[in-house]
Amino acid sequence: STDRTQPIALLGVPLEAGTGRRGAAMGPAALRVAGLAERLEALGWSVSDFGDVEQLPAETIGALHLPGRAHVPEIVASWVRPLAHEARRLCDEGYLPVLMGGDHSLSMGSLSGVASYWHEKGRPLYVLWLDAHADFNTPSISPSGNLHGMSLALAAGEEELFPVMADAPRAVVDPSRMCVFGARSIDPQERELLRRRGVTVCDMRQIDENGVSLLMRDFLNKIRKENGVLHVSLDVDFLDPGIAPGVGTTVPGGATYREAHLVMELLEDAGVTVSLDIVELNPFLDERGRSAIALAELVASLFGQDVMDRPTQAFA
Ligand code: 4U7
Ligand code: MN
Ligand code: MN
Ligand code: MN
Repeated sequence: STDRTQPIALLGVPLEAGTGRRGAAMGPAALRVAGLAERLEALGWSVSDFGDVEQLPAETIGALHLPGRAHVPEIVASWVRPLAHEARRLCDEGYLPVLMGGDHSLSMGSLSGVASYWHEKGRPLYVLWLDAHADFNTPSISPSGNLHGMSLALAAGEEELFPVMADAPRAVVDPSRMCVFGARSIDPQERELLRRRGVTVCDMRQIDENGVSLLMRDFLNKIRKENGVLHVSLDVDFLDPGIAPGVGTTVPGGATYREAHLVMELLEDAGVTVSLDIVELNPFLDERGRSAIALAELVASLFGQDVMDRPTQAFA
């Protein structure tokens, strides 16, 4: 299914300004310690780790004026603008980009760069947002002002957020091609906006009632019918806090270990994934690396690890 001749590029984004809490900047380091690159190499992939993206100096950003509430958009911009360029460049060079966060505002950069590439190629880009939240707030409706709760809205073309990206490579993703999966905490005005824009939301109740498989198959079939490609954005809080406590925003009732792996396995079968974000890991809040390891295992499932070829000796 997935084409293993395409090289994978790892890129760290030690950004935590999009969240109210510190610690997510250590995420890329923890994912490296959890053996992300080694696991993918063991599956036959060629993996290049390009280190961490370089932050722009503050003076090249200046002051950004967004309406409503938005905390430190200048600092977020100093990471996501260069990230958009890097994500675009990695696509141009034939890599499958895997962005290691960092908080979820990094997707403003990754999705901008990736969407600009696929827009030029004329292939419809879909987004699978694995998250307890929808991250579809805008500065004028956000209850917190934290930009990690607004990144999917920017990708969908909410203009209030455009100053963050300025003239970085960017293309709007059609909201009808977005699927938020695993949601269980959405703000009232955010819900309204999701409805108006036509984003598909598979909340935890729908997952309980229908199971992962049915819901995912519908979405993946749509992608295949349109000859589309898929960007996957994996927020640690998609998982139940019992299996992944290393995250700032724990919400009870998340995906189980098997539900999350099944999502990854179905994605692997479909072979449509062209880029991936791994976000919101906060190693400062983790327990003995459990969450980092759980994430690395999930990413391995996405790239072809399955029960029948699982190594007998666990990594880490
Ligand atoms: B994450 C929130 F109000 N919706 O906007 C907000 F509940 O990347 C949370 O998914 C956003 O972890 C969570 O601040 C952002 C809040
Ligand atoms: Mn998120
Ligand atoms: Mn979340
Ligand atoms: Mn698995």
